Amino acid sequence: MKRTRMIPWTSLLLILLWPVAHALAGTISGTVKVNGLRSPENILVYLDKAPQPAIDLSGARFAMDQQNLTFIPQVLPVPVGATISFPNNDKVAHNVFSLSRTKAFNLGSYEPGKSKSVVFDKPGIVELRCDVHAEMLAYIMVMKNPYFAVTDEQGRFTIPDTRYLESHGITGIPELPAGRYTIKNRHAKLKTDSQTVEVPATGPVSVQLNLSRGTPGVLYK
Ligand SMILES: [Cu+2]
Repeated sequence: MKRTRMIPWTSLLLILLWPVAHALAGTISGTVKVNGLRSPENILVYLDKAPQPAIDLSGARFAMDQQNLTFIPQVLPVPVGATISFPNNDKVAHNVFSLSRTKAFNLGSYEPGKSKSVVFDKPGIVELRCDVHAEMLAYIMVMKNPYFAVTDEQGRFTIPDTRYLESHGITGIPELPAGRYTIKNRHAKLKTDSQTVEVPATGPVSVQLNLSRGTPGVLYK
């Protein structure tokens, strides 16, 4: 009697738990701890070599806003091929430009309420400046694959960051296949570190990156 009742319950448990474990497979979550930096936020964390699934950019929306003499966000990662708009939501005119090899451009001076856009067709870093306000600085990270994230104010991240991608109109990014990956970081004031992460066939994996101040390396070799 007892035995016949045990079997269905075990099966039910397996049926209930299997999708949970499966849904978390192929996701790397982690925390970044920094030495010598006020906050562990806005650090790009990414997989150097990873699958490059086709990304549907038809609904993608990315913007680098200008408000109160500041670029928002400070770090904007986008998949290669993405278009970014540069709306001026400030009270004064700005002149956004880049001298970076990844994408050099100069949008010229434009008034509040106006916007311009640029297509980012080559992977790499783009340093943004404003011709009028020397203190304005932000970074666009043009990424080879969708397996990247920017840390939150507590240094946390998840790869792939489906919430981030979906909030910018990109859906259908597959989980990471099981395997060994190299996770790297990029921040203007931190040394680039790399760590090997083994993504198992099932279940999530978590890592901790301990970073310190220094000169960063290149995004891609
Ligand atoms: Cu400006």
